[in-house]
Amino acid sequence: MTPETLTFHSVDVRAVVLKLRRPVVAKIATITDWPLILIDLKTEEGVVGRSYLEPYIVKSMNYLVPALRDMGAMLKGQKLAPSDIYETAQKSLHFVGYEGMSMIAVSGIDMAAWDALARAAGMPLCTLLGASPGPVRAYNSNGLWLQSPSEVAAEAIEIRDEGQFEGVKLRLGREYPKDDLATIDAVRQAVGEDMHLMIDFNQGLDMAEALRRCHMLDDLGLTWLEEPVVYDNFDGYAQLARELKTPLQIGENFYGPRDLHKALRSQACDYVMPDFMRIGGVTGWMRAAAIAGAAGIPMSTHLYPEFGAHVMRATETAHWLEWQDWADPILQKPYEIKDSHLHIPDVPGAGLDWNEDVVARNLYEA
Ligand code: SMN
Ligand code: MG
Repeated sequence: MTPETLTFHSVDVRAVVLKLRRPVVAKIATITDWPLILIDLKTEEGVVGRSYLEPYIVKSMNYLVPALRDMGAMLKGQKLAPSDIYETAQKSLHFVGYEGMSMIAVSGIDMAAWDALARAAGMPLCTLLGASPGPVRAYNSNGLWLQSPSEVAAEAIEIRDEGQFEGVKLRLGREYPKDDLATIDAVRQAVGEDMHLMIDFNQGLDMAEALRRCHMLDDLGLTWLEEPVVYDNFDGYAQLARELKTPLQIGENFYGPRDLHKALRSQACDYVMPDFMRIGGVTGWMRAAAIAGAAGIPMSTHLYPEFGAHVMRATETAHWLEWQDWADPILQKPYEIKDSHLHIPDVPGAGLDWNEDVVARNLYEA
């Protein structure tokens, strides 16, 4: 079978909720239940492409799942060309805006379409994108939320040992800045000076606090400072980027490649880390990667480590892959992490096949 013969038939969309092993305790939200939307894109030729979305808020699935089903019905009979599907799907919601839920739905369909194409071609997705399977450098982002310094330090050892990681992400934004400092100190003592420490404020500060707290951390050799203020304040980010020596990281809230372009034109950051459900899936990522590459801006992933690994192999300025294992329970074969690298399995597509027992036990009616 050749990939150009594939035709979009339908999508099966299911919602699942998993309990998080280490609940998210961030400055702006606490999350104990992790929502996942599983997409099975069926082609008339029998090839099935798979992707998942992680929309953070369980109730958001009540709106996203019907939107995905509508989009699937609209695309029936269309040639399985991801770029064309992206355009048709995006334009179908043009009048309500390209961003938010619209872009999330487009992204989910796009990833499943790319997976179907690569499965039909009998190649790993990265090979279809012109790259090759191989190791992708990753940091561990599985925990280190806003707990006490000693709890975070103990967890940092666990997190490092989940894959001999050379980088881990800490969340900051405690009430008193001295407690954030004490946490960094405790983590350094626990895992050593050579560990890369990524810092995420999860948009929790206003500009005055962000300036104060980021300057306070600026001489600690941190790998990056992520999202100190609300995500779309590019003027504020530009001021922070001008003033700070530590690289400023944003991007998980870019909706589509044009947001990345605007951020770079505003000189709002030193690094970018788009999220697949917001940047526009694989199609959106590759367009964004071209912009970051031309500007020489290092690009990291956000969530979705499986699709992330494939596209990073084809990304000019690939930097760090964010490792999170939160979707592992629903996968038949989670990707392997070793020596701080994610290893792409040599199977067609992105290699996502569902563990149907776990899915059945955790279904959510959306
Ligand atoms: C994040 C990810 C998932 C849930 C909450 C927060 C975070 C990150 O911003 O960058 O990993
Ligand atoms: Mg973040």
